[in-house]
Amino acid sequence: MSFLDTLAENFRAYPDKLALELLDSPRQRVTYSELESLVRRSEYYLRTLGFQQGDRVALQLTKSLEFIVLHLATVRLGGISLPLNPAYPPDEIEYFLSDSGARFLFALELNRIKFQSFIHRLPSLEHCIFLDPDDPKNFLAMLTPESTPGSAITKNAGYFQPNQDDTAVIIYTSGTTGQPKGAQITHGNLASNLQALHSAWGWQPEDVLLHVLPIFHVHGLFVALYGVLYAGATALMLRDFDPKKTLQALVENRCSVFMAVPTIHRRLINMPDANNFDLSHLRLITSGSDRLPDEVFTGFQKTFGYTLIERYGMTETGMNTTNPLHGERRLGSVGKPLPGVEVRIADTTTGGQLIAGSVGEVQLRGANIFKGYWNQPQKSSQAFTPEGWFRTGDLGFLSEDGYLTLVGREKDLIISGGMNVYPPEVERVLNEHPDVAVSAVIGCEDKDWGERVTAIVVLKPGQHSTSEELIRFCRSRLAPYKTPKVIRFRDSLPMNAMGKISKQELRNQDCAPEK
Ligand code: MLC
Repeated sequence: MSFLDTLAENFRAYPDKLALELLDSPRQRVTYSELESLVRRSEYYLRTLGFQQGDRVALQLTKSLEFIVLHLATVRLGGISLPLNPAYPPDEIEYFLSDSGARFLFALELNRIKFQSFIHRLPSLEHCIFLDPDDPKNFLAMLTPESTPGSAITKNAGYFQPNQDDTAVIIYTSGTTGQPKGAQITHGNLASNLQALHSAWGWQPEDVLLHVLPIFHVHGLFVALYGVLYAGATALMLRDFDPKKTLQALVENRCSVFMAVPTIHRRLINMPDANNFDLSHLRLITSGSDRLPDEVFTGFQKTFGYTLIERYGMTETGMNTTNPLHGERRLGSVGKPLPGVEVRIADTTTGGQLIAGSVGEVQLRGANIFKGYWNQPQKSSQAFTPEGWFRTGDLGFLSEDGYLTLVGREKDLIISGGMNVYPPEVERVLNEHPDVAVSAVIGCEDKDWGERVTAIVVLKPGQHSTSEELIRFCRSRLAPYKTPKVIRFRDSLPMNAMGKISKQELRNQDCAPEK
């Protein structure tokens, strides 16, 4: 059964049940039947604009009902949804729209002027709809039964019946080459991963999840939001993460499920009055998207009496492994493979499979693994071994009893607050600055972010740019989370025996230990 089939069943099974509630202002809440009506009306609206199966629909919106409804409508019509971080600056957005050949764009009214500077350069982009989810007379309010008379007819028309291999969503991930790639996530990927997670985590229709993550990523969109809709459960959503509001919402609404990244868990346990919040009604609290530091694992146990369930996933694969709901949640390990996911450890030189306890590259196989990068056949095939194993670029080992532990990365990647930052992308921007001769970007250990994006810059002779100027320059071209938090200047960069910049040496020298 596809996710769309399960969703349709839940629309029928739980018409009066609360599906989604956005707790921020403007407060928006919908039952399953109201959600279905809104999705149908949006489908009708898209059809009236000439929507065709396979069309890419870009959504650069805040976390809102508009985003969710338009996303679901796109996927139910057989289109490809393209969720985009609202913090992306115009340069990045233009690349995503152009590379994906998006035909529709829904963006925030406040960004209209920014978009108008480049949309004329995008021949595939036929429909740009600007909207303001905070306006009570907004887009959804205008999608009344009267304005969408055909939506009743579409009820009988049903929804798209996908093949396993049909792409449902494209999520852009940056890459080690510095050029972002669109990971194609298929209907088969979604169905297999949802099924696996539902059995592993014991999802129930009675579950109430507090949702504080962004919904333009795998974690917030598929693991959390789709997780809820697949179970016929309820999601209470906060647009932005705030530790106090989060703890209050968890307690006041007696939530049963919470999912977050280590930076969020750390900020929760660091709240001065954290001990006053009784979270004993939560049955499932997971951590993912970044390595869970030991002190956050134990700190959470001490503060809230709950042992976090660390799991391991990626944009290209969805979720791969998890610590168990019932059984040992092992400190430092990301748990065992989910049903249907094969994990092996391969020698980084020979590619041969290694035995338990040996460190090598983590490789994966299963129906959860994506079908490739959009329009990038070469990069797609490089992502797999000849035997069809997906190369994660993560280094780890399996224990005798099947628990996976990650110990590092083969690829040049920084994870900051659960967001992936690829140094080549940041270096490319820095090197475009007229004063910069060369730069190297590294991740330095950071108590809050996990890793802090740090740039080491060599200026051209006679140039005097300051770190503030370079940060401002990066900020105008990169999303805020990719922008270096620290810039250090040097006369030259250390080289290794291969004639490449030695990032290890830079890390040793330029990442001052945290107090
Ligand atoms: C925000 N900033 C970040 C940042 N998030 N900088 C570095 N890394 C980040 N992750 C910037 C802000 O823009 C701001 O910049 C400054 O840092 C301080 O912001 P803040 O208010 O402290 O940040 P906040 O809004 O609280 O966000 C922190 C956060 C957020 C941890 C809540 O980053 C977040 O939601 N992270 C989760 C990401 C996620 O869902 N990843 C899943 C990827 S899927 P300035 O300059 O304006 O001051 C995946 C697969 C899997 O990886 O397995 O899950």
